[in-house]
Amino acid sequence: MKNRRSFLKCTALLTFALPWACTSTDNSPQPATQETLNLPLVISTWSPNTLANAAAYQRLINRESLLDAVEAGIRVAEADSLDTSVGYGGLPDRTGKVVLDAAIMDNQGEFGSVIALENFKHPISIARKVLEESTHVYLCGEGAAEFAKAQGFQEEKLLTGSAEYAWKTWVANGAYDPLMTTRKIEERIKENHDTIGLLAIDENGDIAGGCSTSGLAFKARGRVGDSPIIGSGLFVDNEIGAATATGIGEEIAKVCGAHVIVEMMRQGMSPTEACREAIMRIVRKDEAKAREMQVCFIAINKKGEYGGYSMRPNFTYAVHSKEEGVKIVNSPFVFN
Ligand code: SD4
Repeated sequence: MKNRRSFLKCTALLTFALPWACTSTDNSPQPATQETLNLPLVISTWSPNTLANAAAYQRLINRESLLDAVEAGIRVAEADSLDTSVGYGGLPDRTGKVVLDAAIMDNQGEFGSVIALENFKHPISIARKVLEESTHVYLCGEGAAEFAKAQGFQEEKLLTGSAEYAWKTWVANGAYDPLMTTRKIEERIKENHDTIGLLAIDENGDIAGGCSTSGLAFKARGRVGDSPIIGSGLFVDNEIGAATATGIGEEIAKVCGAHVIVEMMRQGMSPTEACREAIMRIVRKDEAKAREMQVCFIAINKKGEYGGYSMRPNFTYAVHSKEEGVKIVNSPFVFN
């Protein structure tokens, strides 16, 4: 492992110029102590989201708002056609339509979410408008699309050639699996990315977060997972911390995963311990089933400490912080 001093030096030189050039991989998070707050700090699910983190971090360095930072970071993943589980290029539902969910939550406890949105590339931006411009928390389907148009967003085709090919191959070969698809999750884990959940804490210690996904590949028409649901795929409490999720949304939703994590941190657990507790709530319900699925959480607390935990191996998360620069963490997990 890289010498920490040289790593920090390298980080200081390169963080702004080439955010991915000084990446380290480490199995054990090294959070800052309370005395040396590791702020600003951005973390997100999956290692390719170092680029999303860099965009968010830059907004924080520029003293732009937390919501600007979260939105800018998540838009990077939404625009990436190679990310097959977020935004443009996301794999469609079983009828061939790309259907997106996104949520955003700020340090005031305000929340905005769009559910089952079609034909808009940046659902996180529309979720932010729900938070800022509507009196509602959730908008779904056609109503969300009408709201997006009224807010000036343009419709776009989101189904890429490769996503369409993957869907047609699935239609030709696949048997519908309503739980979906340990198989697909395993494929995505090999691709090393999935839903983006991104959490940010600024130099003042204020916290916000967001989450964006195309959901489970080839999902049932109308299926909604955890990502756009408050307390399931995302929760922020500015007094305590924040958490977000990726993986089988049905299981995350049933334990209110992100909310559990924040409440466990309130009771004194570290982010890593709190994420593990949320995972173990799923395990305790049905261990045999839990062994067959991937569920992953990440969390930050008010001190600028962070952590993550997953059900199964190969979950990575990306960190970008003042103290540590750019870093990828291999999450601890429960089952091999
Ligand atoms: C969902 N948690 O819709 C999201 C998507 C995901 O693996 O992370 N898929 O259930």
